[in-house]
Amino acid sequence: MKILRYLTAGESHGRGLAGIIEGVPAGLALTAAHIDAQLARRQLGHGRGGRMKIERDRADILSGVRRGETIGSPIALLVWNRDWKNWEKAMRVEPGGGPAPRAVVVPRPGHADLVGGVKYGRPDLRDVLERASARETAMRVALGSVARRLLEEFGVSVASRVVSIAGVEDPTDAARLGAKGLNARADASPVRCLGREAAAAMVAAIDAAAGSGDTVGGVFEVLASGLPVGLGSYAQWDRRLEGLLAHALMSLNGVKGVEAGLGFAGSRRRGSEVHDGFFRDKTRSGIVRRTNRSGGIDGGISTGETLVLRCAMKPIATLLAPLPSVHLKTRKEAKAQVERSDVCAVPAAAVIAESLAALVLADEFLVKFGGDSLAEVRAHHEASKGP
Ligand code: EPS
Repeated sequence: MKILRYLTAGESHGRGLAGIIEGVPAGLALTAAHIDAQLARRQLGHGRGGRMKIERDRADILSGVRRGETIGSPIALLVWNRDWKNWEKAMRVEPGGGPAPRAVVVPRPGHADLVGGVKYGRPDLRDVLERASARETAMRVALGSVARRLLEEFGVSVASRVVSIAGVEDPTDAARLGAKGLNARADASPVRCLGREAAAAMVAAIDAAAGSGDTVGGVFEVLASGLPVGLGSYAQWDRRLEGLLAHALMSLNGVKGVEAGLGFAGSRRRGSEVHDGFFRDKTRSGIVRRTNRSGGIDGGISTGETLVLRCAMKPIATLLAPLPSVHLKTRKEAKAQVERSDVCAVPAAAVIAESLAALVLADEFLVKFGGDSLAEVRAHHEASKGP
């Protein structure tokens, strides 16, 4: 992140999550309602755990916005944890208060528990899981909503849909539909999947996993439409758009793979079946592509076609029928400790990934068209279109 910078703080069962985003131009319309709409989308999806029934995530805007408009100063946000009232003793900030309840001493395979405990020297693994939890992504969605608001001003839509859960695939080709209007369709499904039959099979797969104390992962797609040509650059390794997006998406809890365009499938085809040919046409540039197998990026630069990214999310590491583990105090083999969790969070992860992609795209937008006010950014954007 070059112009937009952001940080989050907060534990899953602490008082709340905090975030700061800096570099947002002045004069952008922004209200808590813009942010809350995205926070609500993150809370949905078949297979979520009990926590989502407790929380009603809402953003408190502390700074950087006045009378519904950004003023150019850092925007500080808070999302309060309603669950905090049940954890005040366990998560007490001040010293004292007797031994901490709800200690975690048997790490969950696949979670940050063990490596985090070793790394930070924390015998109570709660100190690890509280921050490693995907609860933190509520703040990333809140911050991403600000980026999304900026992109909207320039006709850029960022959306997502679930492609598969537990190996059940939806054959719909969403990339051809583009991002505009996609979320309205995906959000209507309990698994954010476009195909009805596939959605029903995904729900059944989640229920079957839940029934045997297991969890499931899946694949989701993030699309962005309305992007200009020229975000990112080949000029230096850390400016390539694919790399920037992959970094952001791989930072999302549970994501183990990211593809752009044809991705891995392209490696099995010949060049003639991979690259998007150019054709003459009456548009301003005079050149069009009839396919978008590149996923909207050539040479680390946006092509102006729909950005198509796909992420693979592993199943959540907390299993009700727990995996083998070792008790950190007794050093005896034991079943992993069971914490309340989700059976499937793929639909929510897709919403979070939209936000992470929006943050990268808004940053690159400001790198190319930057300005301190929205009016300046708009003028630079208009000028780039040429006479
Ligand atoms: C999450 C909140 C958590 C989990 C989930 C995501 O709530 P709790 O731990 O209180 O049940 O539902 O966290 C994890 C999957 C994890 O591995 O920690 C949320 O707000 O998204």
